[in-house]
Amino acid sequence: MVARSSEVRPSAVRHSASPGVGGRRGRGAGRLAGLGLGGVALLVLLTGCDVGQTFDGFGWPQGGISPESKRMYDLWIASCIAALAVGVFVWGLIFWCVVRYRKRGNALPVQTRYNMPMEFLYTIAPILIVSVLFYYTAIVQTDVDKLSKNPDVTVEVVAFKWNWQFNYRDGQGTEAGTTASTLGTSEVIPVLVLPTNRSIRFEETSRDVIHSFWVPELLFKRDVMPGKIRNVFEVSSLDAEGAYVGRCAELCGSYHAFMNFELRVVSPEKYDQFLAAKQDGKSTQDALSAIGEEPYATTTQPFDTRRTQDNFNPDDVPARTGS
Ligand SMILES: [Cu+2]
Repeated sequence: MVARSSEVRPSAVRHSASPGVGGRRGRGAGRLAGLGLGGVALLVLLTGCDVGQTFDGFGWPQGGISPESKRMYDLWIASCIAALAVGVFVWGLIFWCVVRYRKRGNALPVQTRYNMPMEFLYTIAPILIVSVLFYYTAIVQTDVDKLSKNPDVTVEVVAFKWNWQFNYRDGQGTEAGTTASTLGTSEVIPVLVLPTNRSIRFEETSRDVIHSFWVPELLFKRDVMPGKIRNVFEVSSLDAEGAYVGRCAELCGSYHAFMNFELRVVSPEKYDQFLAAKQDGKSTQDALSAIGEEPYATTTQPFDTRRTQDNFNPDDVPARTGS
């Protein structure tokens, strides 16, 4: 006959009251596991290695170029380490129980129902873990979504089927004026030139359907909505000069995959010269050449759209002139 689980057999009580060979062996295994974990932790700390980089970012893209992207990356790495710590603890308990309480006869082990400290622990611990994760997520999210009153640069991102226009603005909101503009065409990838070490505000609007502005190195994308909704976000700085491909990340129609652009991050001095050249009436390509930059996008190239001349390209716009 099978005993009810609430019954406590005398043999089980005796077993737990006087630890025998199995108990000593269990303690030995626990010590070994602890030593192993401690060794790994020491190795990581003493070698000073970047935990995220060592484990390939735990699946999160690396190489962010804005402080916001680094904060999101750090949150992910910290969350993964916390999850791993909990996982290792739980796996350890499972394996310990499997070994320590493996079947040795028909006697049931000590039953621990209504063990208040244990029930309290596994009710409170998950709530605490979720609260801490929520707290740090809210902090980072608020930080990433934060808008300043007077950003150094404001650029209006205009998406349309199927390309981009970037307007450099003299203020914020729809009332502000455009001081210079870059328009992408089927032949020329639009290059968005922005400076390092300055805060940048992106104001998005779409001429037709929902698109999404995405530069992978910002580790960030935001939908570009048509109509009155003007999505706005900021980066407090761009920290690395270079060319970065940008994409539309919202399936917006037949030529969605062709909506590439390039973000070109240059020094603030070069940026000022570029803007002045644009305001003098130069094309984006001429203005880029004037500051010693590659005139055309280097990270992506125009796709063969297979569109006919009279469908999309008016006769008066010569190929590869840019704007
Ligand atoms: Cu799109």
